[in-house]
Amino acid sequence: MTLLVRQLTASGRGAVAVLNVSGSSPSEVSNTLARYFTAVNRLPLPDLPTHRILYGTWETEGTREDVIVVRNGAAEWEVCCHGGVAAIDRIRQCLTDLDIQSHEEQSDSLDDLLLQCPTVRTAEYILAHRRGLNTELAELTDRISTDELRLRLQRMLSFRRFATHLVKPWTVAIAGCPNAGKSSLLNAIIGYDRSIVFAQPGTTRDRVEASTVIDGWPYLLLDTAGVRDAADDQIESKGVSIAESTFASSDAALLVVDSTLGLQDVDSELLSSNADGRPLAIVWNKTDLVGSKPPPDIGFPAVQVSATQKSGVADLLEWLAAATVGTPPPLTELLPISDTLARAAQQFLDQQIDLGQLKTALLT
Ligand SMILES: Nc1nc2c(ncn2[C@@H]2O[C@H](COP(=O)(O)OP(=O)(O)OP(=O)(O)O)[C@@H](O)[C@H]2O)c(=O)[nH]1
Ligand SMILES: [Mg+2]
Repeated sequence: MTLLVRQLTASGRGAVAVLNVSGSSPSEVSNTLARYFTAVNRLPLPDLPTHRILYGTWETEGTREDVIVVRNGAAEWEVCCHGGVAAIDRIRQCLTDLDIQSHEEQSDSLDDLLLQCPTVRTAEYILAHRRGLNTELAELTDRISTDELRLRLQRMLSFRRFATHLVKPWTVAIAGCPNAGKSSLLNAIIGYDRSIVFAQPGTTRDRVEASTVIDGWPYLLLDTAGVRDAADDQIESKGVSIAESTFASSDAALLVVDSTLGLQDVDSELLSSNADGRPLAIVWNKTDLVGSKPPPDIGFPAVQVSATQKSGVADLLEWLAAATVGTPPPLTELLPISDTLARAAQQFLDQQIDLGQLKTALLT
């Protein structure tokens, strides 16, 4: 049998979480839940009528979690548990560890996208679409010419990057030489000590990630191992290669340079590897040690900061938001908000689907 598990509440921590569990066979779904769930009144799950709510416990080896279980349909249930990440993960794991074909449903309906929105600002765009932006164009398709429709779809697709990052954070690599102050910069941006800072080069070995919100937009900052040619040991070398690939694949990059030492050969190599014009700024760090002398012009945007004094960080974040999000579209702009919609628009432009199929995608 196939078991589908979907989280109906937003990802991350909350007061409560709701998981929707469904499958093809009513008895198999209820028997599966009954392996872990025991109702306080001992009612057996398979006999439960729909819309009946049961309070009980979800038990796994050594752990017991208070939950509420509701039967929504013959083979569809809801499990409501505490909203902490551990409780949700435990219940999910029970259902996905079973010796049956079970998976989490991937959906890009507007409701599901709304649940994935990490900030209020990004949610506003999804809500605007949910209130009818997509359907407006679907209704217009009968009244405008094909040329006009093609222009509108092309305009919509030009916002693909922006739309993707309404639910997915912009990734930002923090790279540079060992000891340049990359981890200090990460900590200064997020406001707490996420990454270890130490006066010895080679402190950060693995990639350290931290989520943050800048101006209402979601970002994932990626602190990496200092890049140097002769890394001390195998673990450090591995860290360097992770740093290089993180630097190459992120949406934007910050190259941190120690202002007391100036640009090093490895910095120049990293700069020349940024061939695709992706947003990249040189962050001249440790300005508290060199005064306010302007940095040399190397042809890339430059920001002077002192990570330990937290000066210049606001300017850096302003640059980052402008270089990634840029000027955000108005809330009235139709965006390729879901993969389904973006794919359908492109397929219509490529004449692979007809107007009827495009309309269906717009109305989804
Ligand atoms: N004076 C001064 N010292 C700084 C500044 N930023 C970092 N440092 C110091 O520089 C040293 C290295 O800082 P880290 O943040 O660990 O440097 P890193 O680039 O992450 O180093 P690796 O992880 O080894 O690659 C520490 O002693 C920091 O306190 C700064 O703005 N001013
Ligand atoms: Mg570090």
